[in-house]
Amino acid sequence: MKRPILIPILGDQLTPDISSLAEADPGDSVLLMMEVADETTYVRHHKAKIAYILSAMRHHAERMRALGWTVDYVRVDDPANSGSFTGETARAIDRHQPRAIHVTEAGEWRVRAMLEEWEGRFALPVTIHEDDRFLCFHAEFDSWAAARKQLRMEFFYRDMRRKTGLLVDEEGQPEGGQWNFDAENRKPPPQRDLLMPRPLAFKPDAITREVIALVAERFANHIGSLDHFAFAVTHEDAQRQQARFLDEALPRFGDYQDAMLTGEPFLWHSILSPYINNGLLDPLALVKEVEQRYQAGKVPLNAAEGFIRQIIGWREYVRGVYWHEGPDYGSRNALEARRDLPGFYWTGDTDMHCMAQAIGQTIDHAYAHHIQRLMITGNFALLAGIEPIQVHVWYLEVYADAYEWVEIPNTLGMALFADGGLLGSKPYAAGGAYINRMSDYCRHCRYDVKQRVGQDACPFNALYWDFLARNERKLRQNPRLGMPYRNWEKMTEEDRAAIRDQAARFLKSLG
Ligand code: FAD
Ligand code: DLZ
Ligand code: SF4
Repeated sequence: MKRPILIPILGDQLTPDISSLAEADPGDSVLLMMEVADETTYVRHHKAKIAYILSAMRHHAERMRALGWTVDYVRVDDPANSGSFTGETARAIDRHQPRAIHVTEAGEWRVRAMLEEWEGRFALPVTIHEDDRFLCFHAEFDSWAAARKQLRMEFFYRDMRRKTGLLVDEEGQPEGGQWNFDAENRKPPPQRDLLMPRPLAFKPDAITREVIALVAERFANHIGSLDHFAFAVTHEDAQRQQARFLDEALPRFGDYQDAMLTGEPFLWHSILSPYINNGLLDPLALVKEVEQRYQAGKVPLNAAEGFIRQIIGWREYVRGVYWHEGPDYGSRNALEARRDLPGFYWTGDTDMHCMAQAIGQTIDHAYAHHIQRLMITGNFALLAGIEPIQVHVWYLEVYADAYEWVEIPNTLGMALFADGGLLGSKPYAAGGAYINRMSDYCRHCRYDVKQRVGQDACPFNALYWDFLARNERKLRQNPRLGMPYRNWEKMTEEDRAAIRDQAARFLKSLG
């Protein structure tokens, strides 16, 4: 082979036709895949997340070899492994003497900065390709954002609907006469349903078993269990999970999108985010399939529209915000929250049944669905005033689908209002009544969701009012918070003092 092109494929770039390969020739290229300590430990990822990513990488290397590519694969337990993308690329340059490097852009500022300094460091031409697995390119998002004072997802989403033509008729009008059917997607949980769909559980093969053993030994002090490991690690199995979702869960996805039930971690959710985010599934192909199911009369419009909105709306929008706002976005703290993350986020050991459920399933499966992340663990952190960066690191560590571009806007922007309202027009703050309406959790809890003060009072209640009172200077003028502030002001001074005292004692008990 003449001097080849070196093509690093990062752990979330497991797409067989990733943009860095668009012009590459298998006879003239070396793909470089690197398991490196920097990536496994820059935060202490959940054990199952590491096992999932490494196993999917190893399977992808096999697939690419079978497709005729030369793959140079470096394992994390190789004694010569330098531990970083830059160090391993330097060693690969020594091995292969490439004439150039082609790479698809990274999904995090941290890694983007590394790639950008390679050309100078290695004295080789380095081409960084835009990641065309996303529908909205950086320049497109930046010009959309430049034309607006407020970056509201709803308007971005409508543009994405028009751009893709999904659920849009020939006159450019939305299917069903409305862009958004969210109001129909807030049904409380059903009675326990014997026909509740279950995600497929994939039995670990030899490659996955080897990775699980490595992770158990090497990352023993990271959070999480490996006992329930059931992720798909190949494109074929991820496709099977996608088909299972479309057939069994999608028809009621809309109805129960916000519902929560004790002992039911998955409900009607897709459980596809880990696969979409690392390239095992193609998001555009997935939403086209959803549209087709709707057109064939197999799923109702509120389900199809609701699902498509999550992918071409929220997912693309949060990515746009992450890159548009710059590397400091992750360190914002508009509400000046300073409290440490309570220890029970690592164990699930708390009397608050809703928190114990959301955290417990996170430890077992590296998964919680959106409303658990937003309205249980996120809401608690918001109300209790936990420092955003600690909350961000927790979310990045514990979920198998977590990469900064998607995790930071959801955590700092949506859950914690730490960007001061860039992403959401008001904080998603709620007391126990919301949790009681959307779940069966309160029925199994030692606290009484109806009480605000006293030994048995649900902690979310006093914390909710205390949050409003504590942040009055910053939030009182928010038009969407007028009603709760008026209700707070209508309470007697004595009641307000008792609530604040209840919250103070609870917060003190967190340490
Ligand atoms: P479903 O409910 O079946 O939704 C379908 C798909 O839509 C998801 O697979 C996902 O690709 C996309 N989606 C839905 N909501 C969002 C959203 N708000 N932002 C981006 N994509 C969305 N999602 C991640 O992929 N990675 C994260 O690190 C992540 N961190 C989050 C942190 C917080 C605090 C919150 C509130 C949300 C976070 N989300 C994150 C968004 C959402 O919770 C997950 O995408 C979803 O729970 C994944 O489960 P699912 O595949 O069953 O999703
Ligand atoms: C998350 C992760 C982990 C745990 N390990 C690796 C790894 O060893 N090698 C790799 O290429 N990627 C890994 N990843 C995913 C990367 O962190 C991700 O690709 C970058 O952050 C760029 O978004
Ligand atoms: Fe959570 Fe309060 Fe309900 Fe208990 S009573 S489950 S703490 S909301």
